[in-house]
Amino acid sequence: MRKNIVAGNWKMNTTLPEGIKLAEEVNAALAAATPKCDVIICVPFTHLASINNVIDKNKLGLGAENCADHKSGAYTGEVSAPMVASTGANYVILGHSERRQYYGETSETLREKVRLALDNSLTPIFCIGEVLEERENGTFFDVVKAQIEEGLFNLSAEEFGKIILAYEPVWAIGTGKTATDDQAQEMHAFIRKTIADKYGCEVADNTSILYGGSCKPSNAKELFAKPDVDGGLIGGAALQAESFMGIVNAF
Ligand code: 3PY
Repeated sequence: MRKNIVAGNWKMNTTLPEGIKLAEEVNAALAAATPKCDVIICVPFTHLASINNVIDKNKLGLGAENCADHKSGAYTGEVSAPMVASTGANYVILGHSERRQYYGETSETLREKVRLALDNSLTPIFCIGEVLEERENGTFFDVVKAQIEEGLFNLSAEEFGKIILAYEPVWAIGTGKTATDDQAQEMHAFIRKTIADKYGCEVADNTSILYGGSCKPSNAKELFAKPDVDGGLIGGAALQAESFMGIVNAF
């Protein structure tokens, strides 16, 4: 079912005590608010179980930022989808551009991760987006379409209905540059059409498509006002309860 969602992506930030404090602050702010969107925090693996114990899961969802492409076994240092689920988390970010860029994640490994996430009742927040060169040379629609087709179109319509998408133009991540609300809308409408062409209009209309990339309290309202932008995946601004809540309250 299509929902408005604001999800924080803490990336590799905060020690465990700092992370618990931040989660408690967001939790307290939400207890006193009536948000018009679902709110989720995606946090480092090390923090999941502890944060799960201090938040009200009826008001604040919890997710990981990645999971392994294997269920278990001799994969030193990896954290599997069943392990993530056993902490109490319900979501997992998959295919963030930082993982595609720095850790060589391919559509093939992402398909495995999506399958394992779904098998373990984790909702994937699946990231797609073009780099600056692709924006400038005009191939950005093709790039994003290929990422969706290769990463997700092996799923049945029922399975696809469980996915949250996040469009994050890579040139807007950590750069302070944001896609304009019109650029975001243009891409989100294209993504929805791509889904409709494969799975039909009902599935496409029910898919939540978040915008990510330097989304902050000052630009969230304009972005979220666009008909195909269903919320945001928030980086830096999710690291302080006040700015994160500023974005939540943009709905
Ligand atoms: C950002 O806003 O920088 C992000 O990468 C969110 O995932």
